Amino acid sequence: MISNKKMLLFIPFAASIGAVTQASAAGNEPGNKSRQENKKRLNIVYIMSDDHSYQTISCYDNRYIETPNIDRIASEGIRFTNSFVANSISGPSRACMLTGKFSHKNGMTTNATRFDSTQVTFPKLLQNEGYQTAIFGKWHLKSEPSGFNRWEVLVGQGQYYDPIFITPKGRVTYKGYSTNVITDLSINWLEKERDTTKPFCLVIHHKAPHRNWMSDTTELNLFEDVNFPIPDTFYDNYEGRPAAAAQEMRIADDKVMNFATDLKLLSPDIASGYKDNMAFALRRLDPRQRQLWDSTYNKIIREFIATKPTGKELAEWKFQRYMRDYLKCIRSVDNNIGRVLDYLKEKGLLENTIVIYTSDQGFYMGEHGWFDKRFMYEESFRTPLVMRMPDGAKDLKKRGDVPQFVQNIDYAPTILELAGVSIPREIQGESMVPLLKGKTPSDWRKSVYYHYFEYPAEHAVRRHYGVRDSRYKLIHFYGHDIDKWELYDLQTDPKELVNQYDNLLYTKVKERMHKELKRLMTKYEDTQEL
Ligand code: SGN
Ligand code: CA
Repeated sequence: MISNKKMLLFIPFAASIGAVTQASAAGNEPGNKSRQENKKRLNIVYIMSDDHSYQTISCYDNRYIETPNIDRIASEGIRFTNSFVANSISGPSRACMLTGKFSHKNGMTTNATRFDSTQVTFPKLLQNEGYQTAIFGKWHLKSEPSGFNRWEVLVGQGQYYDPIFITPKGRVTYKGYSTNVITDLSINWLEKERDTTKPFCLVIHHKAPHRNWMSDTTELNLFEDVNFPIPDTFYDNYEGRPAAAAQEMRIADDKVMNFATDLKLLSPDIASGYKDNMAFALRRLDPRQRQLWDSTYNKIIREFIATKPTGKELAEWKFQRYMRDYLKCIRSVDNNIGRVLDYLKEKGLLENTIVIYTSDQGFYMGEHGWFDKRFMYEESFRTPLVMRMPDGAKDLKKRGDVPQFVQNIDYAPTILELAGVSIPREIQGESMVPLLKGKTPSDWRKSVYYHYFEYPAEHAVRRHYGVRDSRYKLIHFYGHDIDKWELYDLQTDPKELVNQYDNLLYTKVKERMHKELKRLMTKYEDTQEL
């Protein structure tokens, strides 16, 4: 593979925009860069939401919502059209992003694991090289953040209203809506707290649009008169796919998508589990917010009681409610990304700052009848990824679409190379910097590996691993009560409805994909199933 990874010397990419090369080559001590030199080193703003599907970003898919600010990142930079995660679930995905390694290597295999924060992560390496590093928002790794000069992170999943943050000095509650609060903290750090003589890496991790999709009061009435198209796989019967049949993430299943928390129908007249959870979440709203909330949802509750939808009608009603609430959260995410971009522009920082937007994984917007993620099927295996290129970095000249396969283990080495920091050999991801320069290394990966571990657990998605190339996908569901292979032909069956594993016409493909899977498992040293 291309390999700055193999570089032992400090060979900064930032060479293209200034004096860094000479200074570094001349042997400046790490962490002791001159003021002038630091000005030239690229800044990084990494924004990640929780569960933001590419289907709900208009530069990827404009069926549901316009997201002008995320689109602006793409139109002033790059849209990755084949971006994947290594393990489609929050904590593990975040650990892959920080370490540049697959879950079996960084140890964070499930959300129940505690991240070993003594590991090498990209923020630590940046910090060692004199970067100012900060993170605000969701963390979800149980252990405290390390490698950040400044951090305030949500407790676990965090709250939508008046979120509680863990800080080095203890817990703090901020009044307001989480997406706004996280952005406020971030902009405040840029404006008032950071050391402006040093380059910076700011990590902004939104809680939104994670379940239970509670919007800001300013967005409550959005989309209320819109009916979204029902995905054509909404009534999937999961034939030939026992793991897909055994999940617990169907919108139509009232035990899974419940009336009180998910659909916000908190009423003595509507039976539901989790009423206490919703009552608790709503207690975080102040009287004014609560009044606005009730004026939206009381109407919906009244109509629901009056019409009492059942069967297919109820399933589709739930789908519409889910879409509306989720998209209201996206509206705030997009607005707040706009605030960050405007701030950077106003301060002249876009010249020398790369802005990255992604999600911790993809999400189902009713495809296969689902919400949530976890599966290696396209909607949750893929994740959105757009990058705004710094105006002053002439070498980073690529604009438009990058179709090469990239994965969230690539973020750490990419950011390190952008910062001119050498990439440790142990990192498994590849730096995307050549792609940002408009070059495609001839040995760029042609297939991606995946491994999901969290079972038994909520949503009952069985453990599985697999490989995807430009046309086919091979998956093995294993452990506990299952041992099942699946093979998809994404060209003839992009919605992954027909498992071709036992189809003799695919014998050759199957053999080839098995071989490729074995190759990747060996390469990444994930050998438990070999
Ligand atoms: C919570 C959600 C689940 C979700 C997990 C993991 N349930 O437990 O629906 O799959 O988080 O999400 S909830 O009723 O508590 O909202 S992750 O994005 O953090 O991995
Ligand atoms: Ca998530």
